[in-house]
Amino acid sequence: MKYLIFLLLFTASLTGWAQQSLSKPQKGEVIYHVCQRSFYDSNGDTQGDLNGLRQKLDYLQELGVTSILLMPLYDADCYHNYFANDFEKIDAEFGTMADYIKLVKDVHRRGMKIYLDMETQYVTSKHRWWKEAVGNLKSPYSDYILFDDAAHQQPTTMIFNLRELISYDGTVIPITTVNLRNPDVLTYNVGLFSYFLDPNKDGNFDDGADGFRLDHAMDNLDEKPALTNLFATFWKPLVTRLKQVNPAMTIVAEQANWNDVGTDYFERAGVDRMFGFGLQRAMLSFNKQQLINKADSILRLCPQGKDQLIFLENHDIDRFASLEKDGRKQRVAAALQLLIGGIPAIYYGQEIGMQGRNGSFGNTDGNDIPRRQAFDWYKSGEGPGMAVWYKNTGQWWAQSTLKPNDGISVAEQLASPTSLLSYYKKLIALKQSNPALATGRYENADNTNASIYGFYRTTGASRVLVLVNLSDQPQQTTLTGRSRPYKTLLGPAIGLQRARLAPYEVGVWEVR
Ligand SMILES: [Ca+2]
Ligand SMILES: [Ca+2]
Ligand SMILES: [Ca+2]
Ligand SMILES: [Ca+2]
Repeated sequence: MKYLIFLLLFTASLTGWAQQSLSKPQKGEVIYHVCQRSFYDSNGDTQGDLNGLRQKLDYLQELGVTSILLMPLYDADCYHNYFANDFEKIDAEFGTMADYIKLVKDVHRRGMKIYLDMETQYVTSKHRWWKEAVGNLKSPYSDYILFDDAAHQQPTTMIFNLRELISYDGTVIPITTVNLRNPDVLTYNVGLFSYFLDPNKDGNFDDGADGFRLDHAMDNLDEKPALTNLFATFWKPLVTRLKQVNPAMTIVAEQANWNDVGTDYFERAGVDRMFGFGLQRAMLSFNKQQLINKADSILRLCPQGKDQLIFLENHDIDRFASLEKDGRKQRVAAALQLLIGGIPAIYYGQEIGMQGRNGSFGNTDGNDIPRRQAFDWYKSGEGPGMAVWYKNTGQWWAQSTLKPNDGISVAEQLASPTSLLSYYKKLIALKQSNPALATGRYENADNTNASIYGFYRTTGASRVLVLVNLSDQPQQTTLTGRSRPYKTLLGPAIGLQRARLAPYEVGVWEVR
């Protein structure tokens, strides 16, 4: 049951400019992964929404991120929206389709991108397919979902062989699995995803998402005998058809086992990006060898033309600031995530050190609310836009780590040059100002100290060295390569081959 928790877990004159900004960002991409329900509420109903997110695009641009990854938008009863009542509707609490299009166009006018999170493998009992197919063998949707019996009275189980989800508010939500082997279901998905790429179908993508995240993607979905070989029969055809709609769109798949480096997904499912789960654990381990090994397998061996999303936190993982109170270690993790390579994805609130760990509050998806709390905008924890949709609904509120006057809020950190938020801004600005840090390839930097992890980032003539002291003691080291640092970008000055770093210090230098 515990595992339920993490699963529930552009006018013609502008054409050229917009198409360029939509196809490939000039700088390194930095994604902001946001639980929009918890980000900013525009209309006072405590539910974060699309207009609220649009009102806070200035905040995101000042932070320096270039892209936004949402959680599912479609109509659902559960707060995280992973199980849809209707894939074609925007959840009313988030706003309208017009609000969505307005957000997307504003994002694109700013030269940013936006990605949608999709999980079309499951539907709820309120979905048309369920309502029309159960007990009706003549329904056109008879084979759109899977049944346990020949009379189609019993829709089959979903993930973890569960039949329902118990919502944080006590609502019981019956859920079943979609028959992804039905060619009509593939056709439906092609239409659905294509709609979100270009809603008005005019071939201009200023109104469309720049790509998708595929939640819980599997070749053999949940080991169901009816749902084998899905990379070849469902995901690859879907990705191929979507590339025909917009060749610049990208697909990131969430590997279902949270471990795989994604080779199979790249090769057989044709996806563009995977998540660097192994590197996430390594970056938080402060273990040099683990960092070398995982950076090697996840970054250096990533196939040409493919990418890895590099993250520390997401909606299914405990906040690092809850596991590690030492602000120096939070800064080391941030520097590794933003400078090591791949495409960093910052989970909203991470940049201000928001806290939150999985709860044990019984069989309910409320257990995940601590990792998806209202974004902390104000010193007092209260004010316009605070998306406290879960206020007074259970222990996730009663035991909330969202607190006033604790230094964890945008208001408290914005004005302070030494805040975590300011450090994130500095790192992103550094990354964006330097071609090697923005998009350069990764290479381990050998050095003699077991507590100092280092790497080079290189593109063309631009080459940068990053050294990180993983320990709470001062350390010095000798670089064993021939590269010589000459200009300090961050941290201490450095000798030609020798470096000294204070406890948990990060140094960044141009090298030749
Ligand atoms: Ca609202
Ligand atoms: Ca809803
Ligand atoms: Ca369009
Ligand atoms: Ca606070």
